[in-house]
Amino acid sequence: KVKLTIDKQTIEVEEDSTVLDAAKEVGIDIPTLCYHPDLSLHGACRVCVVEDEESGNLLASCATPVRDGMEINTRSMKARKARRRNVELLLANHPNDCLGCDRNNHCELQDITYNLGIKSEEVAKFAGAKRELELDTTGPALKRDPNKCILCGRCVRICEEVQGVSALQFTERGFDSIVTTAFDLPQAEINCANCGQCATVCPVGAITEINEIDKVWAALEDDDRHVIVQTAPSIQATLGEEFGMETGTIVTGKMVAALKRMGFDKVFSTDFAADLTILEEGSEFLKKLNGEGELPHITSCCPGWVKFAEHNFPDLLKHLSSAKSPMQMFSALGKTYYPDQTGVDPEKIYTVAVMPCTAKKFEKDREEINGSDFKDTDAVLTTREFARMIKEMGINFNKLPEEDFDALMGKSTGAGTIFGTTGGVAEAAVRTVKEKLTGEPLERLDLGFRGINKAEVRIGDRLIKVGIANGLGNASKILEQVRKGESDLDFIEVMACPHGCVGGGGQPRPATNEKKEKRGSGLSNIDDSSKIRKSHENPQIIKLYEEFLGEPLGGESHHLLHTKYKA
Ligand code: HC1
Ligand code: SF4
Repeated sequence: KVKLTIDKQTIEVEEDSTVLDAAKEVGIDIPTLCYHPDLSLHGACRVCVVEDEESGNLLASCATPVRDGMEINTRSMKARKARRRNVELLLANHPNDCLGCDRNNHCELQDITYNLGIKSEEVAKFAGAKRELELDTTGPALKRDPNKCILCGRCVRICEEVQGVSALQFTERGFDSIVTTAFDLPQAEINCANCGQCATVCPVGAITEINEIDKVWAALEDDDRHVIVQTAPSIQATLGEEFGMETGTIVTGKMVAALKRMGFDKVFSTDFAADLTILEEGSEFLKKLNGEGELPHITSCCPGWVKFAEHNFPDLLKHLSSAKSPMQMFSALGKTYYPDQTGVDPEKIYTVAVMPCTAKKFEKDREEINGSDFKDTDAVLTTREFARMIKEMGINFNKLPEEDFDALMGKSTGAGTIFGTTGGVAEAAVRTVKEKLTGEPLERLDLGFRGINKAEVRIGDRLIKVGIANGLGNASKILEQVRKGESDLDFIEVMACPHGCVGGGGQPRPATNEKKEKRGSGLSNIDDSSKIRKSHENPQIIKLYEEFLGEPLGGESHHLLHTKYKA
């Protein structure tokens, strides 16, 4: 342990702590910008400077290790002035369009500017040449505004360190320094997985999702349209954060009530389609266990992961489930089964998906994804876009009553709900497969919150080995083993984002690992308290097969619910 004094408070902390960590322990919040608890140190913005009382030097607290006997002053005029000066310099080269920015009110630079007491006239003193760089809006899911970039490098680091993609980089120096794509190619042409992790760590409005809000307003306004919406499993555990609720608060009923007030004709649940995915994918896995097809079986419901696999593991695509993601299964049924059962003209149906994910915007536009005679998914909104629409409508979210999803495609089991957190898809699949094969229920798999994890399940006389990876860097580690023939796994669940969909690129910001665990626990709690916890017992799924699809992997299912990948 190391003993030091911060703002006259003496504390003992672990030897490997930084001054920033130590300050946090005694309740002192030093402002930071380039620092992120889940990423490597960058130490460039110098917004976190503090004064060393002994030498009078200013130290970047995020990059300074604690030392015995150190005396730190985080509040001295010298430290505060230096922080202000460093932020003023950033503002001097930053566009002044806060009011129209996607991040207005949710911007770390805005918060710091306010908290440091910076005045407009002080910023004006530094006004000089501002960058006038082109926006990149070519991507299917994300857009970049390099003029807003403050060069904190968080996006570059998460893409390289956590995702192992390295699609972003710094180029040039000094005033000309910018973050750009590899080889400065347009977003649409790079190896980007569209996972949106860069957007979740960006402190400003430099990387954001391609906004589809206006499209959805237009559909809702159009009397000729019959607009149905599905909400992904994780939204019910994360949306509340946008309205000031405790992380992990479950808001299913209020979420449904909000969608009904916004004018959607029917409000359905992606969790229902997650149960359907389990029946299709579970049947596929069963076939592979019986020697028809190659093990390990690898999940394919995450579109960021699918794109990454297409770029980096084309040789292993044959292991991926051909089952579409729950979102796409839902939409295909939304334009076939739903009109079949209700008599609504399928041509008038407009399908909206509320997703925690930016890659879902890309997935919906894949050419080979449609199963109906129309475009299956018309619009994808992230959790953040959805929250903005609720605010725009003047709906007081916190005061809404709890309402229920509509019938036909609104019911789900605990298994469908845990899709939204890492390990959930694997657990849901094994629950159904084990029971179908042996008639015995599964005890917990407990694959937990780790980035890579494994578990074994006895199914009859066979020991099934299940693995999970979340974060594309972790996925690469597991897939490399499969490629080299060194993996003994039978079933692998991959999610592109750390912690799975609860950590998705479209979720409320900022999101630390700690927050993502709380969101995941929220979903597990729903599962624990669900009356029906196995996908094959979902009564609406049973009805769907009886009245429309026939059987899992049958002709109709194959046509509507399965897809192909591009090597
Ligand atoms: Fe997900 Fe999925 S769980 S991919 O993480 O399989 O996005 O939440 O909707 O499609 O169900 C996301 C979440 C989501 C799909 C399901
Ligand atoms: Fe990298 Fe994901 Fe951002 Fe693409 S979306 S640049 S893969 S972090």
